[in-house]
Amino acid sequence: MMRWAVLAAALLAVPGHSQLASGKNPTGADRISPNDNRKSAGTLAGGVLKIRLAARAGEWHPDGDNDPGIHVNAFGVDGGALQIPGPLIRVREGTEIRASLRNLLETPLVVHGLYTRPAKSDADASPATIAAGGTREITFQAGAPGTYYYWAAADATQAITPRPGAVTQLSGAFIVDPAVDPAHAASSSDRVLVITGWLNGARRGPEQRARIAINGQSWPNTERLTYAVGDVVRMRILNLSNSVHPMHLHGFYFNVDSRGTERADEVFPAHSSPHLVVTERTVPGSTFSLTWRPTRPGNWLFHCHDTLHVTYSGPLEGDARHQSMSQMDMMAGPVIGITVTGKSLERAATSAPRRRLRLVARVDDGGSDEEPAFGYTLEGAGAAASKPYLPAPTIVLRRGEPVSITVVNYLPIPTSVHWHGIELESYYDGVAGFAGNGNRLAPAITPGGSFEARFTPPRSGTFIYHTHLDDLKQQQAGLTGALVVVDDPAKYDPQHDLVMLVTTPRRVSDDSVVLLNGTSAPPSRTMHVGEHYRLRFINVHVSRPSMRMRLLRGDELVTWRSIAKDGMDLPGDQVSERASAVQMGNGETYDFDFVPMQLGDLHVDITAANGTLLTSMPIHITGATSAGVR
Ligand SMILES: [Cu+2]
Repeated sequence: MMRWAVLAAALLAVPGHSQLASGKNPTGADRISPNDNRKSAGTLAGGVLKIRLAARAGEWHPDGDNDPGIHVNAFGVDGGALQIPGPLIRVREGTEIRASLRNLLETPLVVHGLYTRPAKSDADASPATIAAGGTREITFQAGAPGTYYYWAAADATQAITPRPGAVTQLSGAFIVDPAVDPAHAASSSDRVLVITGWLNGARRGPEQRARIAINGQSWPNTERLTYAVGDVVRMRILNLSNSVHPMHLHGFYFNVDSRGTERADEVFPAHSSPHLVVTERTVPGSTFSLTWRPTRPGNWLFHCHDTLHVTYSGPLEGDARHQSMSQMDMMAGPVIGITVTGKSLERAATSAPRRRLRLVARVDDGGSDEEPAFGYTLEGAGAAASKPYLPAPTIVLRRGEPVSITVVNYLPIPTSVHWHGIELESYYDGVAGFAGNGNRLAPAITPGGSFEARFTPPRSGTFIYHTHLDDLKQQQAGLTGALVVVDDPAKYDPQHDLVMLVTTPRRVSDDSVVLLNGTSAPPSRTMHVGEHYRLRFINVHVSRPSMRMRLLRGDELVTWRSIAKDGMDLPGDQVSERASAVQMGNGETYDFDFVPMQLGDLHVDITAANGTLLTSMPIHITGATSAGVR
């Protein structure tokens, strides 16, 4: 709760115009329905969609019907129930939309997004102002296929972020499907997921509350999606909230098919090289669409990897909900559960001998009850461990070699380990009480207990392991580490292969810095002119979804070659020399190849989105070694 108090204010701070619902509020407020975005609102005839929208105040129940609500403004079909997100407008290319908008609020409403796509100028995208009590008719052609949205604010100066509390939910999806749709993307399997957020007026302290929802519901009330092995899963993600959400899928890569904004959508051509990731960072007002094909059954999470955003921020006023120590209850917010049924399409693991490791979660020195210090030690890999247990040991695995990692819990509380980015059986995925199949669900690892995770990493790359139980507390305490898969561990050379693991200080009072490989003052590294260095950047901070990592000579960027994202090698046409800077969401990994060409001093700076320096690693470039170029 303490981190919410400090960080939510910084990340999400908006003027407090809203209130928690309470018995003091007018009773009988319209209950707002969650909108699953499966069906377009309005009536379609003769190539024209007619839709009548109205905006008015209501009571939103992101925690479910039995929990208290929040008084916000919302859109609904005029005469029908209010919805969060607002009614879906989904048409085929070539459709004309005739919208009637009625403003039943006591203040004017400025409505954005009801115009032909793409909008090439401000004039093309100009909003419509509707006086309190007024109605406006807007007619426009849908335009180019893509993922778009409409939204409203109280005045014309307001951007989609930050909008104050009461108007944050005045947002809806506008989808234009291709006129010809050979992939049947417009079928019901193409799901539209709108993320909205709300923060109460409290700036700090225990009164602060946040709710971040997908299609109007916060985990565990979000819709559970079900697919069969072999299905093609299609989703469109619209971030219409006030904050950045790095959306992470467990167990599988997904392909990013498009990236867009309110005004335009870049749909990647069908036969272009893939954009395969396990985490896609999405900023407020941006959209992306994705496809993936589950090839293994089980329960999988798709969630925001900003740990703060998926941590329950406390009950709404009057809430009697008891928060248990179960993982299902400890997460909240933008999290979707996906159940995949059927038999695995993947070949059974090889019969190669299974390598055995023990990963031990331990109490470290220097913690408190409120802010514990935890860490991992690794046995079976020849690494001696001593306090402090920071950074967590880098686990180096061989591609294609079956591994058994027994996680031993020496903590006073239950824990669980998620192997982030690894394609594995659901049961070993580390989400206690959720991962698994049917009735066989992965247990939390109780104090003194252990759990054997088995998998065979199918590809070389940069991955993460971290606790997935009581995430905010345990990750901050130190339970996050790098997982590196290589073709040949014997050739793994930490002198030339640098893990750059970015994590959270154990104390919130140290939040002006981040830890790079376990310290806010990373020691200097030496590199040799002409040799190749692989930099493996990992952002597994509990918040800070917009950090920038830069390799600098003085104030100047140098160049590096981007080679992998989230453990997946980039296709040849996406590998490129580029300026040595990358912005990273939590749960993302980026690999770069760097060859220093001249002597001197470089440094890796990690800065916050606003440019504040969070930590810096000096790098000293010396002449070539006698061994020469590796
Ligand atoms: Cu993760």
